[in-house]
Amino acid sequence: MINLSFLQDFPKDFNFGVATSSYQIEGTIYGNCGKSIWDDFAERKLNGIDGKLACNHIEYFKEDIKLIKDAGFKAYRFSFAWPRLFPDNNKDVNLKGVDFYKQLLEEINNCDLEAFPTIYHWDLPIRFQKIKGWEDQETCKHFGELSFFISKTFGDQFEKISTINEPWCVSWLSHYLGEHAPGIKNIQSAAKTMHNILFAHSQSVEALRSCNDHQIGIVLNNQFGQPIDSNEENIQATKLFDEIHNRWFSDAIFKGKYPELALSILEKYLPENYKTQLELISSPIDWIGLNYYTRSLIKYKKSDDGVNYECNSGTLKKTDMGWEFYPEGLSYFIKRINKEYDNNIPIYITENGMANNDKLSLGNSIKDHDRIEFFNIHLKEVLDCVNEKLPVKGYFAWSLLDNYEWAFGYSKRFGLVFTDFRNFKRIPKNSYYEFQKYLK
Ligand code: GCO
Repeated sequence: MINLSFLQDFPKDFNFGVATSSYQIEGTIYGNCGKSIWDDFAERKLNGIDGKLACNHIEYFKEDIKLIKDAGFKAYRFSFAWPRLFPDNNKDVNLKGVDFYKQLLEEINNCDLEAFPTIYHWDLPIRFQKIKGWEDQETCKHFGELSFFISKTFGDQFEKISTINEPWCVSWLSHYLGEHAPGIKNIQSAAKTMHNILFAHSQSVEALRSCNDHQIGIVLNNQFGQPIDSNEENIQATKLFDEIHNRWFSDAIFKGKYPELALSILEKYLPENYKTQLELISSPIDWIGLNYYTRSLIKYKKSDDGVNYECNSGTLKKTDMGWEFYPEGLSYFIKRINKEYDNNIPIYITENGMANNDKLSLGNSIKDHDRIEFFNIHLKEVLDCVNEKLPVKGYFAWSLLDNYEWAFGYSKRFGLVFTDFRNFKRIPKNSYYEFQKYLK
């Protein structure tokens, strides 16, 4: 029987938690939240399937925090919604928004959980898209101001904070592949945002440091790339994939430079002073978050813009997203951060989990056996790293609840807890009980 009994072999101070994000769970119709680029994108591209209601976490947050606590988790990673704090402009704060996050943090702390807030998890206020959103460094400056506000207003309620969730998704996925808001598809926008989102991070770090002595991190999503075969052109293509997806961000943060191949394609679109800005971007952080889901098989494919590769999926067991189970990639990236970038920095696995086609069965039980297997094989990789004395300090399952899975709407279920979207009922799945059995 596949189970999670080995959770007990982790060190006592290892931090197990769950993660969520604002737009995916809160519900924007509650509490005077303003509009974000996701509302606009959902209207234009997703037949209006948006985060208006989501999981109605705004009204159910106490129940949600209790679920986290009752499973035996010790930490909760969530994000602040910028349009909830500043719905209309950059000056007038929404007191209902402030009040909500104060109460949320209070509840987290009262339950003896550690709060891991993220400042930005993709819900950019729509007003910024009029000045081209992350393509304009004005947005980055405002992000610095938001960070200062958050630190000043809520700073005594947490110790660790991360600036940005998955800069690759904010830039490449949203401005080159066009799969996420704002749904742009061009190399110039992509290159600009690849740099600007890191510049935004630097503005945030500077603001946070000026305000408090928090431990500051950033959350990167790394995806394992493997050449589809041993042909030299596929090996080169994989190198480019790895640079665009992964190394662009870690090289900038830890080394203050961009990797060669990717730079040879993108440099012409970057601002003239990008090298000076890289100095700011690489100012030291205190921990790094790693989100990990899967691998891709990479094949050479000619493209006019120089992005000469395509991603394919292999024949391993797959999740409901069509993503292969490939746990080896998780330990690979833990080791890579430690060996190639910074051998002291504490590493937190800030997301890992799978979508499964969960169905409510009689008696309200949800037998998500595949999810237990997914956690089993990935957590074993993490435990091996811990045993090798690598500084991995925590692991957050994605996600607490089935929620708004971006371009897939409500059709993909990542939760440890099932959400009945008709009435917001929460029903723990077997994977939830499996964690509970060994964490409690
Ligand atoms: C992520 C995202 C989550 C997604 C998850 C599954 O940071 O990629 O934080 O919002 O829901 O990754 O796609």
